[in-house]
Amino acid sequence: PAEAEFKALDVESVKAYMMGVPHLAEHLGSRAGPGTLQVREVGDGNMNFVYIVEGPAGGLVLKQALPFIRIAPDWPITQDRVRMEAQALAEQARHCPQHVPRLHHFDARQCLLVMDYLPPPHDILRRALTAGKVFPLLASHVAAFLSCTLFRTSLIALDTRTFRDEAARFKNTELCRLTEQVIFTDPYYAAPVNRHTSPQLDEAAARFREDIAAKVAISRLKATFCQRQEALLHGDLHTGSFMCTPHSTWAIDAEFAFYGPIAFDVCKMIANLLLAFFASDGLASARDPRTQQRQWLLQTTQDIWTLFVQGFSRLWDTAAGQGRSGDLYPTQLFPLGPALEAVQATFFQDLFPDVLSFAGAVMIRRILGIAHVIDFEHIEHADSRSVCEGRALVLGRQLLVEPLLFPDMTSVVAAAEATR
Ligand code: ADP
Ligand code: SR1
Ligand code: MG
Ligand code: MG
Ligand code: MG
Repeated sequence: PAEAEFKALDVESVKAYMMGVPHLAEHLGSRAGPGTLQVREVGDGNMNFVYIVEGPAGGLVLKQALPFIRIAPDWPITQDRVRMEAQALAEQARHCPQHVPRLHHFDARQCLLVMDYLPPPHDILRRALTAGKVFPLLASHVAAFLSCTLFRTSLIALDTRTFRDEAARFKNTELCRLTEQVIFTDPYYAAPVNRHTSPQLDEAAARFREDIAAKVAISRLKATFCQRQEALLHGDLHTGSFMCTPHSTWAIDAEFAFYGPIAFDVCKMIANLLLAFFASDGLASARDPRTQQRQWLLQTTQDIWTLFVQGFSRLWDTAAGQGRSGDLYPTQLFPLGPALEAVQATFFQDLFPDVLSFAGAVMIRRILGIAHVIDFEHIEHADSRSVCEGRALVLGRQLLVEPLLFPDMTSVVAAAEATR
C-alpha cells in the first residue's frame, strides 16, 4: 500500500501512531489499546511540536516538524530539520551517550522522531534557572558534552575523507540560513520580525542600527559561521536545550546541527548563563534575593570554559599518545610533548576571543531580535526588565566588538558584575 501522506499529528493521532509501530508500542506497553496511553503536547520551544506519551510500561517523546516555524506560522521552513536532528542525536550519542537521549525512531514521511522521555524531576534548564535553581554538576556535564562531541567530530580526531563526508551529511542549509538571519543580520537593522522592550530600549535598539563597529564585528562572525567548518555542532546549545536534574544533564533539540566553528557551540551556554545572571536581578525578591544563584551562574560560566579546555585537551593528548590523531595535527608532527603543547596553546588562544564575540552576538539577539528568552520575559515590569536587558546589551556589545579586551573568563564575569 502507498505510504500515508504527511499529516500534522494531535494528541489522538499520536496514540494511533505509537500503536502502529511495534517496537514503540512494546516500549510503552500499549498492546491493550490506545486507551492505555496518555499524551500531552508540551512544546514550549520556538520551532516544533512535542508530545509526551506515557503507557503502562514507560514513556517516550515524539517530536514533529511542521512546514513552518511554531512561533511564526507564516514563516515556511524545511521539515527536513527533523532528519538533521535524528542524525545528530545518533552521532552525538555515539560520542557522549551519558548526555544524549536515545533515539528510538525516525519517520521521514511524517517528519517526526521518537526519543527517550526525560521525566520529572528533569526540567528544562532555562525554566529552572528562571525559577532560581542551581545545578552544581552543570559545568562539568556541559563541558563533557562539548569536548566529546566537538573533539571527536573534528579534523583533530578524523581523517580528511571521513571529515568531508560528515560535513556533507550535515549540510542543513536552511536552518543555518535562519541562524544567519536572526543572529547575524536582523538585530542590526529594522527587520520586521525584531522586537524589544519598548519604549524603554528604543534608543538602545536604534544605536545598534547605526553602530558601524558592531556591524563590522557581526559580519566577521557571520563569515566565520558560514565559512569555517571545524566540527559537528549542536547548533542551538542554549539553556533551553538542556534538561537537568541535580545529577544528570541531557542535551536535546539538535535540529540546527551542522559542520561549523567550534566557538559557536561553546559560546551559547556562556552567553545564556550571562543572560540568566542579568535577569536574576529582575526576578529576585526580598524573599528570594538570589545572591547565591548569581554567584553560581558566574562561577559556572567560568568553569564551563576551563573544563572544556581540560576535557578537549585530554582527548587530544590521548589520541596523540595512542598514535591515532586525525589529519590536522598528525602524530608524526605532533607526538605527546612540546610541539603538541604549543599547538594546543595556540588553538585555545585563537578560540577564546571568537567564543566571547559569538557570546556577545547571542546576548544581543535575545534582546533585540525575534527570539526572546523567558529569563527576561518573566520579569513582569517593563522598567525593571529593560534595566536588566540594557546591562546585558552593554556587556554583549563589548564582547562582540572588543573581545581582545578580555584576557580570560574571570575578566568577563568581573565585567558582568561591574554593570550592576
Ligand atoms: P523546539 O525545537 O521547538 O525548541 P525542543 O526539542 O526544544 O523543541 O522541545 C520543546 C520542549 O519539549 C522542551 O522545552 C521540553 O519541555 C520538552 N521536551 C523535549 N524533549 C523532551 C524529552 N526527551 N523529554 C521530556 N521533555 C522533552
Ligand atoms: C525564528 S528564530 C527561532 C530560534 O529558535 C531556535 O531555538 C533557534 O535559536 C532560532 O534562532
Ligand atoms: Mg528547543
Ligand atoms: Mg542562543
Ligand atoms: Mg529546536
